[in-house]
Amino acid sequence: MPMVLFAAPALWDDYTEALPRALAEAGVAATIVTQAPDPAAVDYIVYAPSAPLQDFAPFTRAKAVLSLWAGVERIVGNASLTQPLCRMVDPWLTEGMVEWVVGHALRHHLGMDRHIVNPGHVWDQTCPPLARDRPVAMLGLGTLGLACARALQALHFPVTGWSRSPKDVPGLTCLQGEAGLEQALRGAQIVVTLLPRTPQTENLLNARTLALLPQGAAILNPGRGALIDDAALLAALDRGHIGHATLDTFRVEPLPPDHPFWAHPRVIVTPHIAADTRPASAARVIAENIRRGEAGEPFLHLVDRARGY
Ligand code: NDP
Ligand code: OXD
Repeated sequence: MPMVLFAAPALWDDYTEALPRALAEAGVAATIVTQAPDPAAVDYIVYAPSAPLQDFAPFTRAKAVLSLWAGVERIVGNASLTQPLCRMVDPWLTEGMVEWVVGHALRHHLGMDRHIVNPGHVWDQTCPPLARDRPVAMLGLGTLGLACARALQALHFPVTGWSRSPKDVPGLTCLQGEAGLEQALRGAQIVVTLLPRTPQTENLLNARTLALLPQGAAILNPGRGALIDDAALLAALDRGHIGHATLDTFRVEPLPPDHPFWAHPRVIVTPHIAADTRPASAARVIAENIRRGEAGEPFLHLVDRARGY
């Protein structure tokens, strides 16, 4: 019977019922432990960045490390990790991200704030354009970016997607490379960043690239804080060149109390809640990968260590 080490103690309460149930549904008989008496006896490691576990070398028999997080930047470079690493692709996390992105995109698109906060009771009948006249750039067309792009498309937003490799998605303009990024940004009134944090994506939105956006563009960053150069964003917001930023992820989390994002009138901070891993559905993803490992089938959602995501 395989031994599964649930190495994220702070999350165990959420999985106490969900993981055994999902394993049973997958037809896998396994022993789940939260502390491994002998690392060499562990077959699978369920991991989250909060896990104290950092040295994977003693887990000589482990067939895979299964991340509860979609973003793996905090483990992908771990030199002691030689086992296959699978990231989280959780359908309910994806649903959550679609809701967050569509909700905040609509807020900017419809200019809701003018009516929610209207202390002077101004009767301003300025109507927003239709979504079909509000171009969106989706930076990242993976699991989450593509799902969000499709949801925005369904509301008739013209969406231009940008990714590392070429994509062919009906109704979506798909671009790559430096020139593609520039084209996507020049035309976008709303930019959504759903890229992983890698050396290639760090500070992707910087003084130069932010300047490509049209005056008043809005930015939604549920991806990672490091995708944006904070100082360049603040300067662009102060000038009004960037009309608004809704930020869910930050270089330092929790965002320090004295960080200028908190008080900036053009910034909304959400505390890394855009899309949570949902235990019921995530446990099924973990269980399916354990079933695959036991059956000798390829794992789902394998991270490419060289690519970094
Ligand atoms: P995926 O790996 O499925 O997608 C990543 C996308 O980014 C892909 O389209 C990929 O291109 C593209 N990409 C990566 N590097 C580059 C590059 N150098 N240039 C251009 N495109 C690039 O990830 P997910 O969609 O599942 O998740 C995206 C990120 O969202 C996570 O890494 C995490 O940081 C963040 N996240 C945030 C959450 C929150 O609550 N705030 C919750 C979950 C995730 P290609 O398709 O060619 O590989
Ligand atoms: C994740 C996240 O990567 O919550 O799963 O950011």
